[in-house]
Amino acid sequence: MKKALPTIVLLEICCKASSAGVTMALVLHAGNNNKNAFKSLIAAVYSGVPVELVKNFEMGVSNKTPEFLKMNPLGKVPVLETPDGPICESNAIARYVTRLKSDNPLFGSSLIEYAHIEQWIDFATTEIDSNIGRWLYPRMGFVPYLPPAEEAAVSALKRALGALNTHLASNTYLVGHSVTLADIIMTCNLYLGFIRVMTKSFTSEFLHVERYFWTMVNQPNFHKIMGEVKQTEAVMPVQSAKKPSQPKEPAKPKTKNEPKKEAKEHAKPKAEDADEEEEAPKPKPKNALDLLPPSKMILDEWKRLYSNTKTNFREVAIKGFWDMYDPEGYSLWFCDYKYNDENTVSFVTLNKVGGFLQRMDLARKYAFGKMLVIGSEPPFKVKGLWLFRGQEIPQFVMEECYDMELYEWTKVDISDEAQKERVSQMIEDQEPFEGEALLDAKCFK
Ligand SMILES: N[C@@H](CCC(=O)N[C@@H](CS)C(=O)NCC(=O)O)C(=O)O
Repeated sequence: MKKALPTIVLLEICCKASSAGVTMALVLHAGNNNKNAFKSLIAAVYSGVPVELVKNFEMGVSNKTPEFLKMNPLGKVPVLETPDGPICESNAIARYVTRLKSDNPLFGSSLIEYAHIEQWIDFATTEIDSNIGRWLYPRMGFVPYLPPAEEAAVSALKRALGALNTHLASNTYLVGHSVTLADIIMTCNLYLGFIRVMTKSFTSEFLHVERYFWTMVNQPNFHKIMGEVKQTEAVMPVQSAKKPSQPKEPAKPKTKNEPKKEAKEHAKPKAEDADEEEEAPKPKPKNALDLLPPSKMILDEWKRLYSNTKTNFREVAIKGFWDMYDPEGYSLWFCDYKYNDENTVSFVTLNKVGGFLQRMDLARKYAFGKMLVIGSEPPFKVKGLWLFRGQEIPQFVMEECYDMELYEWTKVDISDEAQKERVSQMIEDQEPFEGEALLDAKCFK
């Protein structure tokens, strides 16, 4: 019987008493992929302070309830619940968590080190985070996209990265000789830039910043929270619906010290950066899969049946699937994650799978998938089932979705009843699955 599975986003920090004497985990309200929440989660791991992400957080829903608005009237995350009341603002939360450990080396070992840590926290916030936001958020459609405003943001960001790069040319860490809270906040603020807009061609001008960022995200305590970090290959395209046309005149005159030409290079992404809207519309090339002989299986009909079946799943949806399935027009594939022993943190594993499904968006017309996160304790196993149009995994999926190579792919032999039954069980989220509980089951449809 198909059932909704809880999304467990529990941070697996040791819940024993920390040096600060905190025995109950502090609850952090945020989604499990929020770079602002990462700040205090990473600080917590370094400090041995138990912090737990609230369960089943849903952005736009959980943070708009009356109970949440009592904690933060702005309705923004993250918010940390403490025995003495809530705290909002991610830097303040990270400072609080850090202070829970007395003489915490994350705050340095002298007054001047502490001052420099605060200096770099402010720099990370006002010079790095705000300029990445001014570049990225209009592209994400959160605010209107205006090319001159983007140009100014990129220019200011490059100025800040230049200063940071100079500092890092002779310093491994921002302050002193080990990780401090400044490094945690700086890295979290750079994170969104690296994964969304700052391509390799952009960052290669700041070699020391690159070296610093990769060193930080690969520190075990960062990795535990952030998981695998991958630099974007293209500047995130402007979300078309909300992009107004480019004004003929700049909105305001440029200030004297903004380097114009350099900013422009990045403000106007190159062809591979896929800012389609600035080019004349081209006819869309047909996908090779559209040229296959027609199939009797209508993928959308199957997806509808899957979504609409609430009871008797086996008898209705699974039976319906096999009645509809066209082995000439479609193929079924099992996938098995190659690096299961790295899946030691539940929410990082769930994020990984969630990211994979997002990146599969390009195949929505041609695929259906189920991904199971298996086990009640780490390391979790990730296994999936995919239905693809055609007899092979589509080439464009192999080329454009880098997650594909992280899995072993095996074509299902439907003449083998055991394999067919496994397909049914995966579609159905059968639990136990192969003798184990399911942490989560995600569907791509
Ligand atoms: N300065 C705040 C920024 C918080 C913030 O903007 N949070 C976003 C998510 S990262 C949010 O909750 N947005 C929801 C909204 O604006 O309603 C911090 O560092 O905590």
